[in-house]
Amino acid sequence: MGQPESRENRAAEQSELPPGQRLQRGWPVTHYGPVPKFKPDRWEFRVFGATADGDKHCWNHQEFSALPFSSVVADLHCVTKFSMLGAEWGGVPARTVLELAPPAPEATHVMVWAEYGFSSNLRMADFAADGTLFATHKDGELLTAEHGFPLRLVVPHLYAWKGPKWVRGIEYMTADRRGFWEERGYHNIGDPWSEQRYSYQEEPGDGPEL
Ligand SMILES: Nc1nc2c(c(=O)[nH]1)N[C@H]1C(S)=C(S)[C@@H](COP(=O)(O)O)O[C@H]1N2
Ligand SMILES: [Mo]
Repeated sequence: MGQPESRENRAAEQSELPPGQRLQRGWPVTHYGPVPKFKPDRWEFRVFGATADGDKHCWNHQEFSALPFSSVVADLHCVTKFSMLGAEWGGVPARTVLELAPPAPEATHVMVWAEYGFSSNLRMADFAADGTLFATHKDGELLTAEHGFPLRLVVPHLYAWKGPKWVRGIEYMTADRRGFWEERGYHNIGDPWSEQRYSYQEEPGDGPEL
């Protein structure tokens, strides 16, 4: 009673926070390095590595923007312990990319590449999961530059570092390799519900040798 009915309040009542996380009001900006400038005529989304036909696939910005659009409601959990709940993300499902530029049968992992060489590795099943989405929009509006415009990955069931901002492509891999934060002490898998925060918590089989 008397509490404003904000989206965050409703989200907080409806969702449960993963262990060790606290609710963040608003949407902070968290990343390593500078915010890249978007150059529409130079931008392309590349699919390379172990593709089914052995070729690279490229979409320019106009082509990528014309791919089927869908949305997903998902929470964002930062490993530094804040969570943002109930955002509606709009964009292109990772599944669509898998269908249009399929991996070879031997591909087991995906490296997601972003501007300035930032990367994050995912198991194929995490990449192909229902909610995984290349987002262009949040809550009906285009992403802002600092939140990843023109494209960021959202992997609802993993910590947010698994979702690079300023994505430029994916690499299908036939063996696992660590991405940027996974090489620097974060967990190779990153499930927030089992608090897979740091690489020292990894069990045999969770990731390649450090
Ligand atoms: N390119 C890039 N993407 C990134 C990161 C980064 O350092 N570089 N940090 C990740 C981390 S740790 C978090 S918590 C989220 C934060 O997203 P936000 O700034 O939109 O809240 O972006 C993720 N994506
Ligand atoms: Mo984070």
